[in-house]
Amino acid sequence: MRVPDKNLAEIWDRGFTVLPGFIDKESLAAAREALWTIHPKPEDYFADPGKYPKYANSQFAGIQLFPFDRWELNRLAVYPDLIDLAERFLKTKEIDLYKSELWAKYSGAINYDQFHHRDYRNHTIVVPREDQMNAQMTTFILLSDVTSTDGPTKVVPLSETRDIPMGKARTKFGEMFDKEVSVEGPAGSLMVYKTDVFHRGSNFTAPERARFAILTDFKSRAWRWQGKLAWPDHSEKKTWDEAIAKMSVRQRDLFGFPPPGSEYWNAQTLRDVQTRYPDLDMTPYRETVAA
Ligand SMILES: O=C(O)CCC(=O)C(=O)O
Repeated sequence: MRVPDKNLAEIWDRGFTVLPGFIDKESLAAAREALWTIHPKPEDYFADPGKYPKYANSQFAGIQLFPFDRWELNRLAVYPDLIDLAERFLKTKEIDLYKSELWAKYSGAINYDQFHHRDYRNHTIVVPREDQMNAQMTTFILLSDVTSTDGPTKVVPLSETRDIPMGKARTKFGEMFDKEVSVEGPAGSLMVYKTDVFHRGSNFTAPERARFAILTDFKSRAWRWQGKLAWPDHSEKKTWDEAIAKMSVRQRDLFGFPPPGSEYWNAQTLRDVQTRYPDLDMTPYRETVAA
């Protein structure tokens, strides 16, 4: 679903927005099916949590970085309506997808409660500008229904925190609990917030519940001091090759893949990139190189 302008305006005004029904039904069903090849279904996990000790290691133990093991999940990180939103939010097509994670949480594995924080501390080496210039856009796509008991993200609207200087990124646990909004929605919902928005992960409040989400973040290409992951460091995974081959020219560009017409392309690079990615259709790149 194309994100309506009113949701975009809400990100600027309130700091966040939630949009149910963002992912089409077919893509969502395929992603959920693929999910169970990476993480246990809730009924399997709760039948014997001891079989899956890794989820108890830390709040972040259920995170897999992009590329995920299945294309049906990877393609949600580059979902065309998400790219459209990022371009509209960042007011340019020159954008980077700078982080994507698949995150599984299971009730009782560990306490998922966090203090409120602004995410910028590991998304830039400086701080966001108060005038919102080149703000970064962080997103959650919910792959499972999230109700009040399912460890929803708790977000504090910007109107409540405007007086807190940008240099302060963390609060004491419990501070602002009375101001937070619980982000809930059915599987397929999109949640978007900015990196200057105070929010926190919360714990499950019911047994045998689980939460699954894909968290993908975008930035303008203009500022090198923003970012999180270096894609070449993740490009040796087998599913990276598959994703590169299956993505469109537009989607590849989000990761810094040289676009058609780039000075990078010549007869040698066309040949050798094809060797690296045998399934990649090089036509759009070849067409811009003089024979
Ligand atoms: O998982 C969530 O709902 C939020 C997590 C979060 O804010 C964080 O880990 O920085």
